[in-house]
Amino acid sequence: PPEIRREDYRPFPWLVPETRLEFELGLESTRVRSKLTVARNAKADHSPTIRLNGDGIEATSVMVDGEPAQAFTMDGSDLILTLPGEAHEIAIETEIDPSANSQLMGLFASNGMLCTQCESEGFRRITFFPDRPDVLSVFTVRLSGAKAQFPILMCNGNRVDEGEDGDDHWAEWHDPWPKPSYLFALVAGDLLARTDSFTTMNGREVELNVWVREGDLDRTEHAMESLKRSMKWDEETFGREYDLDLFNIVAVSDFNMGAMENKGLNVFNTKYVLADPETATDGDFDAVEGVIGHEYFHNWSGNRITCRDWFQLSLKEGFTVLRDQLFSQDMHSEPVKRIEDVRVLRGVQFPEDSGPLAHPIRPDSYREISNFYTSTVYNKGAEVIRMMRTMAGEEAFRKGTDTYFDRHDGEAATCEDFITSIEDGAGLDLKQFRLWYSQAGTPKVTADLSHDNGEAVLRLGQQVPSTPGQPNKKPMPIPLKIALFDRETGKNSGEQLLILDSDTAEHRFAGFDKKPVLSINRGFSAPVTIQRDIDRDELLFLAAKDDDPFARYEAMQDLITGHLVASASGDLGDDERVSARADIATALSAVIADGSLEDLMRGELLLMPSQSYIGEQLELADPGRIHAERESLKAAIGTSLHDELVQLHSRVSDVPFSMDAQAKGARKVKTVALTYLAAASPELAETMAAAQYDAADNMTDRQGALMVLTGLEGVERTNKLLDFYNRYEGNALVIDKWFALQASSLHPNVVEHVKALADHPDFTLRNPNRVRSLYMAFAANPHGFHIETGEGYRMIGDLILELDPINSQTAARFVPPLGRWRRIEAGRAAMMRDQLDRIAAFDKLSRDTYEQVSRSIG
Ligand code: DPP
Ligand code: ZN
Repeated sequence: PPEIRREDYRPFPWLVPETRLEFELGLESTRVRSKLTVARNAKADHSPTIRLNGDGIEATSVMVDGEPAQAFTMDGSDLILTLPGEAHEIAIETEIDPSANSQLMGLFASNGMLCTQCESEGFRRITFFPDRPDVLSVFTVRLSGAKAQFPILMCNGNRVDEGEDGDDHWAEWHDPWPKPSYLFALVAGDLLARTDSFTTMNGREVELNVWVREGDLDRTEHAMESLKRSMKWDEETFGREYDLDLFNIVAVSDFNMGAMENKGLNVFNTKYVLADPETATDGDFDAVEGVIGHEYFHNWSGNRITCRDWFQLSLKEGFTVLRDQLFSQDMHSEPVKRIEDVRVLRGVQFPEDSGPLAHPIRPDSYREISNFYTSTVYNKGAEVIRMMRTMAGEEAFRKGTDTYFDRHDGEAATCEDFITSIEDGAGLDLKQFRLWYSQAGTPKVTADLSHDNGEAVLRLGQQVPSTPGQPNKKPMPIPLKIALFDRETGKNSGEQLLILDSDTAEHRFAGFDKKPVLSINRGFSAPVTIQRDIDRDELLFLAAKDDDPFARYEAMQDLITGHLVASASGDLGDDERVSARADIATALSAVIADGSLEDLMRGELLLMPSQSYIGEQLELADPGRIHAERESLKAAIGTSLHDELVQLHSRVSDVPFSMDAQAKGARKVKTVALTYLAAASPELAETMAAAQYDAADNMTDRQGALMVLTGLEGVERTNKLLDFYNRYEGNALVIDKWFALQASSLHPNVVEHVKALADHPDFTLRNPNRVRSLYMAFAANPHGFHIETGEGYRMIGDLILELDPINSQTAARFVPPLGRWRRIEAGRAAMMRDQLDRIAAFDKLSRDTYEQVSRSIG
């Protein structure tokens, strides 16, 4: 497959002011008639031909200006027409089989309904079209089909007409806003809606619907409330108002992504719509709200202003992730949300940035764009824009985004357009800052504080590591929030923002008669790793006293990570181990006892850093060893804090269920306490977890208890797994949890369990949620995936080969875990590499998997 390069971008030679589509819908056969009006694009180089992209479709008729087209040729799957004049009308017919579409791109069938997914290049699987985001067209669509099978017919925009025709019926939809083909959507099926309304800031009455299958309606309240909150928040925070009379959300159970922001007709994975306390955890509730917000916010950052080309994906995704993060921060606890977001960044994006698939947030080339819907484009993209906000301040940043929305409304824009708008509107100079868009790799910042003659002296350094294709890097502006603490008083002298924009820098702070304690990258002001010269006493001080909640969390994490990195590298004596563990236990004990902390925050402070985060700190990680050290530390903590943990569990068990922060916090620490006890006293933990399971009146407690039990060997494991299955049989999202809990468990036989689950009658490779619930959970379980026999790697290798022909987008997502081989000890690395070689040798790989595997072998 060819490499597509950003620098090769050329505007499309034709405009498509109007598109008319007619669908005769059927699950096995859908006929599509398109009519495009096209006119020469005066802003592009003239071309006598027009390229209409296609993928796996055939034209049964091609007409130009009402006559059968004389001159058309195929170039691969694209259709090329010669157009002599200034303006023409093109009419094309295709016929497709949605039921055969297992890739879930284009038009596909799911549970008897029909729906679409067109981003990035799915529209070309429906009809021939200039399927690129810079071709904007006004769509009018007529849908027709059997009334009984498809009682509901929906498309983008507003319904303008409808009628009946015997057993069939039809509806015509018109979207007044010009849009690229990737935002096209249609849905046809037997659906029910929760309906509500929202009045916008200028008094526009908007009808809101959340469409689901019968039986799911009573789990849509949270989605609807989240939607209304999103609409209000975007008006208040970014001045953005909704622009149609109707907003529809449809939940489908077979979906590659989380959700899709199609204009006026968002299509969602059921996972991000359905929630009630009995079946969804607190985390699920938050995720529903976050994704509903995310897709809604795209109406401005994505739809009103879209991307010129797919290299600009972060223009809409990075910005929209930042917007959804700020929304969730405002709805709940700001520091806890910040910690959660940083955990995702470190858990997924940092490994990506230090591995063979590293790429800048604005990539320079790709073979398959689906592979670039990455944590780098999304999460690092959000961090980069957040840094602009930090440097500008909230008010000036808002002026920058206002400038962006005013200036580029209705356009297909670039990241450069965004940066320039922020520069002009917010009054920032972002010349050097643009490097964040072009350089991959997580910068390493060193921070060394000393004391000299009444002054604190902070020496900073930065280094951006080399990444594939980018051996040499330039220093970037890194905004670092810092504070200096007096050990005795526990006070700091005020937070400051330093911008480190050179390789090294020195800052002097007067008025210190002894060396203060450095708190740095407060609030995680920059997406970098910090190597600070700090001793354990200072970390203990910050873990107990830092007034920035993120920095306090960070001190706690550093304390534990530092110890585990040293012990997993083997350079730790017995005495050191004992004293480090004692310090960690002391710090955790203080967190348990701290009456000023909310339980939600307490839960964060008590969490162990993940195994993958610890592995990231090592040049070569030995996953077996890290796992053993981490479990052994958990056991040591569970032993030395036994009474405190039991008391903590008992205190929070008395908090009655509600969705407020206090009750959510109680549920969070409840399960965290159990995880430590499980490592130290498995029998006691088994009894406590079984009791928590039985007493549970919500999924958070029930899932937490079952999570702990799946890692233990006792009889309650079997009992409760069986109970859980019987209780929720037929509820796909909860059965996904049942698979995922077993696949991510600490149980010694996890590999055998996963193998057996793959043969379970409820398992299928055709449903992406189910595939991810078993195999993504397993690939993210270091103890199973990295089992020393190499069996875990082989299972993922087998899965990729089997899934690739069915759903290549989902299959390719399993390559990155194997691609980490360069950072893993030699024995396992060779086995991981073997799997990549075995996949690469297969001659019928999809473009998705081919690209990921070849880059990973490198
Ligand atoms: N639906 C995906 C998202 O919102 C892709 N646009 O991120
Ligand atoms: Zn998005």
